[in-house]
Amino acid sequence: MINEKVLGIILGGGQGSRLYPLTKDRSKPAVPIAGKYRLVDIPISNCINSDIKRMYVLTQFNSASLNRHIKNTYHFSFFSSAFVDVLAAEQTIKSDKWFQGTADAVRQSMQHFLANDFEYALILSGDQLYQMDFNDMIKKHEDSGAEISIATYPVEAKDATSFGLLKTNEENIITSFIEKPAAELLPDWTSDVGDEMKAQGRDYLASMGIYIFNRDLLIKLMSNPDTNDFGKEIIPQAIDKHKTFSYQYEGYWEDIGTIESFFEANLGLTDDVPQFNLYDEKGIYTRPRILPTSKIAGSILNKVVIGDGCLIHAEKIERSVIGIRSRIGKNSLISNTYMMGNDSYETLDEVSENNIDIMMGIGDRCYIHNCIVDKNCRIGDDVRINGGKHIKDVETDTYMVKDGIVVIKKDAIIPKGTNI
Ligand code: ADQ
Ligand code: ADP
Repeated sequence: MINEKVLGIILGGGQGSRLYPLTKDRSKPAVPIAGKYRLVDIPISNCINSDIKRMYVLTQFNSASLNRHIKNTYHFSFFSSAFVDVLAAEQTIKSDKWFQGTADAVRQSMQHFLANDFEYALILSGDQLYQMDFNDMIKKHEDSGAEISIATYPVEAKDATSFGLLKTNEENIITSFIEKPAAELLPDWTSDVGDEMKAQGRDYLASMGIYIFNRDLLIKLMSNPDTNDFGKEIIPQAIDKHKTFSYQYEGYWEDIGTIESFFEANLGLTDDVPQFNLYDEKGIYTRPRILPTSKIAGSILNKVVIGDGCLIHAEKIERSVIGIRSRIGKNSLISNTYMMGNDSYETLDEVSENNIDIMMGIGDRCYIHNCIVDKNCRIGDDVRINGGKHIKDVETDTYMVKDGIVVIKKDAIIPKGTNI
């Protein structure tokens, strides 16, 4: 079934500077998560699971890796009107600039959207971890008679300054909105969120950056070239003139725009009962790869998520996510680590022909803690990486430390015996 009323628009990312160095050679939607997926698989899967099967992914960079992933993953029947298209910032006769912000990205792509029939545009962020049935939000949008709906989430004071905050009346119509207020303004922005949320101290109502716009209103708002951003301009200016509904959501939702939140969201998958549940009928889609099962020898594994096709000889792995085709050598100890995995296998012949003395993966007798290992890294034997708040932020050719998390860059070679 396809919901013909709704067009999905996924904001795939600006420069992705907060996720650097994971975004050094790829666009943000293409960043690998959870051992086998890409960030963009989350909003796309939420749409598909809600029968919204016509989608555009807007991205600042035309990334071969993103296009390849989408092309290889989301193909629909020849007879279906479903599609997932990537629209990268492009120079046109009207504009020679890159997307100046979220609304500008939508504005510059309007001609592509309007080629489709739809009543509602569902605008989504590309860097959030959640599973949401958008049908309920769409129904409440229709029932409320609003022209815009915003999905909202009760948050605590300590998080409130990083979001757009809003207040509603008793019909859940938004009466005021402020984008990322300064801490001293916070006392004015508490909301009546219900007893359970109040008991958890979550009495600020934050915008989740998930919007429904009626088609005609979107056309009208996008015709004003002076507004570049939904949170900073479009929404605060619209609420007085256009009925805007708050759709309050209380399930799991996590913004994963920074290295720290990205890291924690991945490691959270190893919890006994993860808040983000991949083991669900309506799962997350990704590219089907024909890989063998993982082979593990002599390892103690505790709270570990392991992708397909891995060869693991580690002594112990704890609270870690190990991505597809990972190779980990003997006597290595891995903890609090997200290893993204490898794009291909390396044969012993290739290793000797290419004169490579460090194979892809993690070598023998390594100690790796509090670390993100990007794809195709070669970590030599006896390497010790001990991430944590005790190390200062720093960047080298092969790694970067951010908030105590050591990020080994894609394709990096870390020589034997290195100590970080
Ligand atoms: P932020 O997440 O800080 O706040 P923003 O940086 O504008 O907002 O990003 C929103 C989404 O758009 C992200 O997925 C981002 O990657 C993408 N994006 C940003 N610039 C883009 C561009 N030029 N082209 C394409 N995509 C782009 C927003 C709202 C807040 C709300 C939070 C919730 O403004 O009000 O509280 O989302 O996370
Ligand atoms: P990243 O995950 O870092 O964004 P890419 O998707 O760009 O990486 O690349 C993954 C690897 O897979 C590359 O080494 C590329 O050569 C290879 N690859 C995967 N699919 C294809 C394809 N269809 N054509 C060419 N190369 C591919």
